Amino acid sequence: MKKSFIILTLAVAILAIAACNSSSKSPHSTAESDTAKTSAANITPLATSKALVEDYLKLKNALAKDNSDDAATAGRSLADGFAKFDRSALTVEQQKSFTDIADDAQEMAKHIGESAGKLPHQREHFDILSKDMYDMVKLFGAGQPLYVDRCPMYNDKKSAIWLSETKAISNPYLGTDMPTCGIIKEELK
Ligand SMILES: [Cu+2]
Repeated sequence: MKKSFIILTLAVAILAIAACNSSSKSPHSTAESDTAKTSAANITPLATSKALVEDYLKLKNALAKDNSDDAATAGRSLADGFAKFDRSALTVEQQKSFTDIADDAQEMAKHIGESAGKLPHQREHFDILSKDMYDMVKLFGAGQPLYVDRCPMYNDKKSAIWLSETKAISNPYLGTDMPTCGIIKEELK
């Protein structure tokens, strides 16, 4: 009699613990999955744009130092970032504008990534890429203030723009030959 009473008591206690656990766990796990959902939805176009701008600036700084290998690495990362951009969070209008920018930018970044050792070729693509990046920043923002700089000499004086995080000119087209050639054309805040 005593033994079965103990077993019964134990069984009740275990059930109670299990019930307690499940009741305390379920709202917790719901809260967790809610948080996960919220943070997934929180990868805003601005956050992705910001990450792309960071890769672009690495590329720009590598070109300014005539470092073709680092430029290629940043180019590959940038191409990858454009490929993975979650377009589902965009409005129909944003999707249209962004697709035009991204298809081109991804192609430019890919070529830069494949052209290690060919600085002039990387710079040709960087010229076009910079215009795409400018358009993207206008569309989504950059998460940081940027300068739009212009090199009047590049491409037989046809000139070219680039985006920079610093007020000081550091020319990615002419590199170490003429590092301070250029002017600030616009500030993006
Ligand atoms: Cu190419």
